[in-house]
Amino acid sequence: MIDLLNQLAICIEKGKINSQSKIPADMAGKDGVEELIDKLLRLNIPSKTIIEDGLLKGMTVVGEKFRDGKLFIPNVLFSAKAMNHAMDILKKQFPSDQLQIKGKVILATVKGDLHNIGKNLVKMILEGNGWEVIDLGVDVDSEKIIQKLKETDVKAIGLSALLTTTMLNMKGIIEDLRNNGIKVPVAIGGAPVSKKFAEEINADFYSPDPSGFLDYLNNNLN
Ligand code: B12
Repeated sequence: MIDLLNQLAICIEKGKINSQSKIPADMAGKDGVEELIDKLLRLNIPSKTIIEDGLLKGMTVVGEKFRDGKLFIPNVLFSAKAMNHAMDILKKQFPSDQLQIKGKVILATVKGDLHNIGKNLVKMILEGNGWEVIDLGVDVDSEKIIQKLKETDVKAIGLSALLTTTMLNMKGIIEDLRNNGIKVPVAIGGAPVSKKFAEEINADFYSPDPSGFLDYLNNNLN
């Protein structure tokens, strides 16, 4: 099992989707994300283990190599594609349509920021645990959020940012919401943000991972 998880991490790093994928050339014909996840699920390995010990492990290596100039944007895009594909497969393990909906949550990556893998992971975990997610996508400003809040009843908003520049836009979004009299709680997340930063910008909650946010929703807003 550990070997399969390690192979999965390598497939994320290399952006290898399935055995037919031509990328990377040196892995032609070998198992990709699709085959490895299928094998892991047949062994009854929980999705959480597949995500944490396979997918995220691979993405961590991508992050380190990108930081050190050993991987470049095109490589990272292949990894991101493989990661999002893997999450699409695992999503089917969470039969959200059979659960009673606990409430709606808006998720968005803030203005100027195009990173969506973390947000998509949060979405998958929330949906799999009975929350309906309104995914506003990436590069989202306060206007778009306020418009959505006018149309539908939402229990919480989750904002994601991956850049030290764009995390500052979270502050503006929270200010705009409060200035418009909107009291819906705002949670923030993403690699560069912290509990301290959340306090500084008057966010209601910070979690380094989706499960912390899920606990917050289940315990406070259910
Ligand atoms: C993949 C990636 C990209 C891909 C994104 C593809 C996509 N579809 O998302 C591409 C190639 C497009 C990209 C582009 C850029 N990137 Co980039 N990227 C990354 C990389 C390698 C991985 C990010 C990732 O997906 N991690 C995996 C996910 C699962 O982790 P996560 O997002 O942190 O999410 C977890 C938690 O934080 C939490 N979470 C996330 N959101 C939320 C929200 C809530 C509410 C909650 C509760 C929790 C939560 O849950 C998740 C699971 O635990 C990081 C490196 C890194 N170490 O993070 C660099 C990184 C973020 N990128 C970086 C940079 C510089 C850029 C570019 C500016 C590069 C350039 N020169 O153009 C552009 C910016 C584009 C833009 N405007 O956004 C820097 C940022 C540096 C900084 N200090 O700001 C990093 C850190 C790389 C580095 N070390 O230099 N990037």
